[in-house]
Amino acid sequence: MVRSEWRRWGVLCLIVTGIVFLAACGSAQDTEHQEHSGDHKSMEQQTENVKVDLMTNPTTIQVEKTVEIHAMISQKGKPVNDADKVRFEIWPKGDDDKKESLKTKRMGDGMYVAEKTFKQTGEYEVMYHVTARGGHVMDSQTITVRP
Ligand SMILES: [Cu+2]
Repeated sequence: MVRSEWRRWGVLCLIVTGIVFLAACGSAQDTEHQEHSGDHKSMEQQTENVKVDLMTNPTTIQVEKTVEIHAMISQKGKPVNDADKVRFEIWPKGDDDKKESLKTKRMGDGMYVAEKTFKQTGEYEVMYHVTARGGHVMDSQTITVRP
């Protein structure tokens, strides 16, 4: 009788410890996850199905020639013309210190455009920041500026 009660306590104790351990582990992972992806990820979920396509006009970018950078924003296949904020960040690949921020113009049909003239050839990183439909989406793409 006494012995089985001890055993029961022992099992209970193990279970409780296990739960506490798992809970602690789970929350630690959550925190880590949040730190890694920032609050960006959670906002992304709110901005459901908002899709951004980044492109340039012309598609071949030449140094010293003005190029248009386009962000085409859509949601479920329909253009998003009421984005709150659309901004580009551009920097030479591997040189984060030289980040430059560009505002865009709303052109209709879900298109947001900024102009840029590259002074040097090489690879650049273009990142869009779109705040629309109650959330935020961002991503980057590498472009090449040719001689
Ligand atoms: Cu952003």
